[in-house]
Amino acid sequence: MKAGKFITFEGIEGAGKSSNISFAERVLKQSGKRLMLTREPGGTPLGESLRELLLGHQHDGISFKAELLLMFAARAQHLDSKILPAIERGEWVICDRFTDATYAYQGGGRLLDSAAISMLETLVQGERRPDLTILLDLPVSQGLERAGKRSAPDRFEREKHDFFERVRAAYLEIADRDPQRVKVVDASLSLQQVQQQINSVLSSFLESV
Ligand code: Z5A
Repeated sequence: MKAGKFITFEGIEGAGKSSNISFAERVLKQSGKRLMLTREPGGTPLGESLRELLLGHQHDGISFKAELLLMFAARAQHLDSKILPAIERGEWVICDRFTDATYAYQGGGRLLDSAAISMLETLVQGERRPDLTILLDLPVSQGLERAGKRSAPDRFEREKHDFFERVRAAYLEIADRDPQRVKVVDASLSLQQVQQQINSVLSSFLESV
């Protein structure tokens, strides 16, 4: 059986990942793909418990290194027990955030050493990387304004503007380094215009595989 593909969505706060993942799901289903949708941190019972710890305020002063290790602990379980088996069954996995988020938030935002992140990436993933990453990019103030219209802020959402500027810059740097995999979509536009761009990225990807 032909293996599936691994597609990730990334972006700062309020970039519109949730809204656009539903759109991607429709596009890929129409082209006959069997899909599995998941998210990070999370995706498994262990991952969802770690997500609660990571996003909640119970551990507000958590060390940045502990945060980094918990992200990768959740990821190890997610990859081994859910993502890789699905890909082997021929399913296309769409994941709301993956390791690029670690480079962007823990590397860019928290200023942790990217060499340490890279070491953990190799330990947990070996050579496995997403086949396609859609980076929803928009100015930080616009993203925060969109996100601000929602419920109470989680531990990351409480961060200051500068933190998200560093996160955005780190994401754009990743896209610059790996343009083949990471496609940047202008998420500052209307939802319809954003979805047109996503449709075009997915169409090219479908043609290429
Ligand atoms: N994190 C980390 O630090 N390290 C890691 O390795 C990983 C994660 C994997 C949880 O992520 C946190 O974990 C995240 C980083 C950290 N924290 N932050 N910040 P999450 O993905 O669950 O949380 P989130 O970033 O807050 O995502 P979200 O809540 O799902 O937001 P979104 O999906 O990007 O946005 P949305 O809900 O689709 O849209 C936001 C609002 O904007 C909503 O009202 C929409 O209707 C509106 N919207 C969307 N698109 C448009 C357009 N085009 N025009 C106008 N309005 C729009």
